[in-house]
Amino acid sequence: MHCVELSLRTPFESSLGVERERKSLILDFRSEGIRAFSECATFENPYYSFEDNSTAIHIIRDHLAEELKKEPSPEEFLKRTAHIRGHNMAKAAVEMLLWDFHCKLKNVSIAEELGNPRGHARVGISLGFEDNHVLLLKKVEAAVKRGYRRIKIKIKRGTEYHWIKSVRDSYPELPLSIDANGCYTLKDVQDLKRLDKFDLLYIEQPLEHDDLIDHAVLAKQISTPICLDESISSPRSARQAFESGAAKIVNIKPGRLGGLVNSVKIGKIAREYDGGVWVGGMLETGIGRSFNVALASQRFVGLPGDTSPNDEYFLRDIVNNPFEMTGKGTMKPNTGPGIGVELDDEFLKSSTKQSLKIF
Ligand code: OSB
Ligand code: MG
Repeated sequence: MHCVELSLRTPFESSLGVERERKSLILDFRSEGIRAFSECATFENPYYSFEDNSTAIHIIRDHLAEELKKEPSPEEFLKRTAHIRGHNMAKAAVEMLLWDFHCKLKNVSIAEELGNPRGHARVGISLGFEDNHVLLLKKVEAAVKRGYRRIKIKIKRGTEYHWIKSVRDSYPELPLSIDANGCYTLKDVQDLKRLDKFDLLYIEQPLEHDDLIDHAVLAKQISTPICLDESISSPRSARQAFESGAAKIVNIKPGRLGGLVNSVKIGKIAREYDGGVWVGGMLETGIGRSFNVALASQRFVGLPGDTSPNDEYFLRDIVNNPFEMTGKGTMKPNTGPGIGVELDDEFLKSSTKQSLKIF
């Protein structure tokens, strides 16, 4: 496990706080002549989720590594670790490592192995919060020029109305969404109602990170559709969210869901409910991103998600074949084998603060 630290071009701010650099855990597994990789979605801090890099190191080393050694299929791995509660990001890191490993053994790409690739992902971008709305408009302008199919802006309680209004006034037709990362409560319904007129595609995670019931209540009071991110931790909570009316759309992040197997299950559940899904991101390096893009290229993912190319966020990435936008707001998944990443070994080494031998 390599603990890497990559510099962000600019701080990434949301209602959760400010990220100034990305400290990521990269798993590097060698067996049967194959080298497989994955990335854990955790951050240094437990702000987005209760998991952080330290809890993930502990869970992977002390509770998951024994199972990994046996090289089970991803499905089998999830079954064998089902008795470990929570810690989905730690599980997802190992689950995705197994996807890469087994796909490399079979010499297929992850996008193919997932079963229903469209050949490309539809790409949107997540723009961090900006204090200055001239700067926000500049960022939006650059994103529009780059051809993103949807632009999402992070909002904070209190300034949302004027910020969204200024973007909407300049771009009346822009496919626009906002992400609150849980900064509202039901007491803020009036403020959220005022956003209805901006014709947003959806509002992402308006209420508490683990809530479903209040979201179902809110959904009846605003016309902007609700998309859930943090609240969806499993196929079961996705089903409950659609069933209760808490969400019309779900953000699938393999890290938050224990990996790709559960992500695909949620895609199927969404279809049963006529709900939307898109693939989110956790500011991953090119390694984590490659799993997201493979997933986002599956046919059941109808909406553009947060898989913008990494040059948006990082000065330099640890892969030599970073994703690029092709055509009008689309991106091709790697063709493999596995995640199809060409590692920049030298930069990986120089970005690594510490390497831990797990076994
Ligand atoms: O809420 O979607 C989120 C980044 C870190 C933590 C949470 C979120 C995000 C993003 C970034 O919005 C999306 C990306 O990685 O491109
Ligand atoms: Mg979100």
